[in-house]
Amino acid sequence: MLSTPRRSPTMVRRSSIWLLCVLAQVATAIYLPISQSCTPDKTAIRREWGEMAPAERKSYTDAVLCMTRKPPRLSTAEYPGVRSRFDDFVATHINNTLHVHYSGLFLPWHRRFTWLWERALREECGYTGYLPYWNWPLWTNDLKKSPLFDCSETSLSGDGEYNPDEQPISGGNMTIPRGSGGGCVRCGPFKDLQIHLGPFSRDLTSFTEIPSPKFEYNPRCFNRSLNNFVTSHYNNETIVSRLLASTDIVDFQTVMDHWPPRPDGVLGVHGGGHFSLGATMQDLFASPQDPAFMLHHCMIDRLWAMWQSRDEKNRRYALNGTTNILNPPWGQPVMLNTTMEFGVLDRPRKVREVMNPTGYGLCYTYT
Ligand SMILES: [Cu+2]
Repeated sequence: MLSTPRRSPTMVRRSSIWLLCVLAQVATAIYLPISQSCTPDKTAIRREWGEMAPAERKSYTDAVLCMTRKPPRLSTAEYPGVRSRFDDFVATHINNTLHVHYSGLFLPWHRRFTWLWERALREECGYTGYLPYWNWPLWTNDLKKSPLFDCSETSLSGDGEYNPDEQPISGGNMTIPRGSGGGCVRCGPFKDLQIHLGPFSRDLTSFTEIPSPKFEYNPRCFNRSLNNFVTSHYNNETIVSRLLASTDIVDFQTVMDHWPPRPDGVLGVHGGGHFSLGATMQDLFASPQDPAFMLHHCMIDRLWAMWQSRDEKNRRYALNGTTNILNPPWGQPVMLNTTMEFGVLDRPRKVREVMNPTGYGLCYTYT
C-alpha cells in the first residue's frame, strides 16, 4: 500500500495561507459587485430643472459657483487659461472635442463627462442633489420666461445684454436669425461669472489639431443670446418624439445632430440647444463655460437612456461611428472596448463602462 508522503509543518502552513488568500479573493470578487450593484433604492433620480424646489435649484447653482472658486488640478503652466476646478472640465472638453462630437464617441463620452461633473459637485462642493436636465420642449415658446433662464435667483441666469454686433447665421440651406442678447449676462446667479478659455472659431479648419487659442488665458464676461427661433424650430416636442422613435443608432444619431434628419439638415436637438443660448454656448470647444451646458447634455443623455431601455436587446450596446469628428474614412470604428480619455477628471474608461446608466459604478435614472 502506498503511503501518502508526509508534509512538513512549513508546507502545511504555506498551503493554508495560500488557501486563505484564494478564499479572500473569491469573497471579494463576490462581495464587491454585490455591494456596488445598483439597486432601485440606491438609484439616483435626475430631475427636470422646473421640477426641483427653488432651494434645490439654488443649491445647484451654489455648487457650480463653488467649482469656479476651487483651484484647478490641471497645471496653469501647461494650461494658462485654466484657473479653477470648473475650468478643468472646460479644458478636458476642449482637449477631447475633435474626438467626441459628430462621432461614435459623442453619446458615451458625454455620459461619463456629465456624470463626473455631478460627482465633483457632490464630493467637492457639498451638493446633495443630482444633475438636473433641461427639458427643451417644455420651454420652447419663451426661454426668458422659463425657470431656467428667467434670470431669477433660482435660475441659471438669463439673456445677455443686447449686443448690436451679433449677426444672423447663414449655414447650409437656411438662415438662423440672431438671438435677443449677445452681450454679458448681468443678472441671476452667474451675473459675475468670468470665463477664461476660447473663443474658438466655428469653422473647423483642422480635424486633427486643437485650433488656436488652444488653452490661452482670455478672461471675459460670460455671454448669452437667447434664441426662441432656434429652440422652437429644433428642440420642439415633434423632434424629440421623432428622436425617440428612431429605428436604430444611425437614425438616432442623425436626428440628434441634423434636422431635417438628413446629413444636410442644419441643427439637430443637440446643436439646437447650443444655438438656443448662443454666444458662449455656441462654441463647439469651450461651451461647457455656460453653466447650462451640463443640463443640456443631461437631457441628451436622458433621451439616449430612454431610447436604449425601450429595446434592450438591440439598443443597449448599439454603437456607430468612429473616434474622430465627422467620422472621416480613416477614423477607427468605436467598439465597446474603445478607450475614452478624461484627463485629470478620471482614469481612461472603456465605452462598455458607460453603455448602461445602472452599470459599472453608474447608478442613476431620470424622471
Ligand atoms: Cu461636447
